[in-house]
Amino acid sequence: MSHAVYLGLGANLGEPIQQLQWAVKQLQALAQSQLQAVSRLYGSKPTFGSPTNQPDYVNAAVLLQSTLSPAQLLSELQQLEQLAGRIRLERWGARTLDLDILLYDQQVIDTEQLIVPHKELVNRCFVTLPLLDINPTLTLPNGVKVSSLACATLSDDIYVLADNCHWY
Ligand code: A4P
Ligand code: MG
Repeated sequence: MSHAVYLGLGANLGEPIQQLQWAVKQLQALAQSQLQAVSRLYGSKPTFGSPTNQPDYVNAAVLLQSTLSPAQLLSELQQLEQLAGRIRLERWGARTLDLDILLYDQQVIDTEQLIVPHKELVNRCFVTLPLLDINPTLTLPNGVKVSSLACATLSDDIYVLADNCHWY
């Protein structure tokens, strides 16, 4: 059975745009999965206790249709993060690539390895805005519309870097 899966992408060191472009290409080739949609590309101020002297983040979201289980998907994403880490260390120095599972159908998952919906989804504009690009009527498993969340609009802390969905 195929599942609708929303993923969050983030990077903030080195060449974050290229890093996210690389990640989307890898997701296009992911086993048992089809890439259905990609959000606009956003720049965002570091949040949630990050040191303030960090560079801005680049963030996006994608929608996959996948027959991978949540655990299989997490494992694939962690492999991509590790591979990106190795490439980065060799070529451009230490950087980050974060790939998070935001939503997996309307399932609620709470295990040691995986919490879905992602625990910070509702608090993060750099997650909600890309999600709304892909699906303006997206609803969370608890019935809340993503468009009704407080951080569903642009602000000083988040800005559009690429205004169409073909930056990748
Ligand atoms: N894990 C649990 N649930 C999930 C999920 N839904 N998706 C576990 C993915 N992983 C999930 O993640 C740590 C562990 O979370 C994993 O082993 C997995 O089993 P990680 O990617 O290894 O570590 P991390 O990303 O550094 O931790 P975390 O808590 O995901 O960091 P955050 O909270 O995502 O912080 N500001 C802006 N503007 N933009 C950003 O993208 N990102 C962060 C990273 C901070 N500030 C940011 C941004
Ligand atoms: Mg993460």
